[in-house]
Amino acid sequence: MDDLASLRSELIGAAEAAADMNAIEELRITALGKKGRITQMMKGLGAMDPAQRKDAGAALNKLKNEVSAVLEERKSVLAEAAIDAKLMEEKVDVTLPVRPEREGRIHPISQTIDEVVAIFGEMGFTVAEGPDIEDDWHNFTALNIPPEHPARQEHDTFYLPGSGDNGGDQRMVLRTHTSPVQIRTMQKTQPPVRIICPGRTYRCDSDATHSPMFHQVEGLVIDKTTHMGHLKGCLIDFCRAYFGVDDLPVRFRPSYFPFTEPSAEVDIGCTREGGQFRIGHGDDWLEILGSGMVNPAVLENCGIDSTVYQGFAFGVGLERIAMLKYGIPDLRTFFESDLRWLRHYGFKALDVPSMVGGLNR
Ligand code: 2U9
Repeated sequence: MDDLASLRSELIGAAEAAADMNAIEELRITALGKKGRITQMMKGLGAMDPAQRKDAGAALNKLKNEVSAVLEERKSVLAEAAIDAKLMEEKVDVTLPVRPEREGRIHPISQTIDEVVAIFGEMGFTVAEGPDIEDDWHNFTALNIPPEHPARQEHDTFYLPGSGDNGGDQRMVLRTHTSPVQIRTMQKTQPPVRIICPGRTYRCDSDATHSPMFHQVEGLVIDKTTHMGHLKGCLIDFCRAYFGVDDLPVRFRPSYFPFTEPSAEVDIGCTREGGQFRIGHGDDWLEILGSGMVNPAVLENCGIDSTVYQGFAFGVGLERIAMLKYGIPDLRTFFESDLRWLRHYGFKALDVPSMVGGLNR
């Protein structure tokens, strides 16, 4: 046993002092390898009488476990020190200018999402996200769009094969709008709700003004006293902040959506005089948003008492408002991954989007 105690202090002392990974590995082989010192002593157990073997066996096992543990501990200390040393050595100065030929660009859709988030963020909205693949219930039924409703055809839905081909709430779809994110938020949390939901949406449609994948931002506000005046104030402020025109004319035109009642489309003032298109004052209007007071049936579908709560919602197509603000003529170019296009229309990574930012490139 004296032998064991001195072997223990020798091995553990050596393990704790091991200078590098090679020293640890050498020590492991010396102590625990096939011909290692502890292994050899274990082989000697067979020659002992049973009582002696029991005590010596237990002591050797304990020593083996202790030495392994100290070796492992030392290994992780050394590994961490190696990473620290490497990090110190590879320090990057992020304030150095980027070499122009290597500089990447932020895609106009990312920039537009950041700008919209900054504007609604100032108004107290938070961002909510959800899955691109949805079930029929969250994408349609919960939004008061029943199975035979024409909106289902209008949306040109991509259905996923094999997920209940004969219809039903479980059938899976690529979401046709980001509205299911609001549905999921209302199911999870009681009001007040104040969220915006930016993200990809999908409709089976492709031409100069439609892409099978496009982006939307939708918003939802629910509280006890939320009314149409809040909807109007919020969306007027948004239009003026986004287009950077303080007195931009904004009008609300009655419309119809199954998920809102009443519903309104939002137009901004513009001019097309002399073949030149300009946002701002003028004699013409341009539609940019859809909106409305949330249909009480939708609130009830999500477990919210529509006799206590009410709210408004809106939706906007991001490619459309990006094209208008930045003069991008063709929708399809957004998704062509053409680097020359991105160098022209993209944004510098360090230009942080703000409430009013975006136009100074
Ligand atoms: C819930 C309740 C109501 C979201 C809304 C619109 C009107 C709308 C279009 C704008 C351009 C889609 O990308 S687009 O084609 N959207 O007109 N969206 S109200 O209403 C909701 C959403 C969620 C729970």
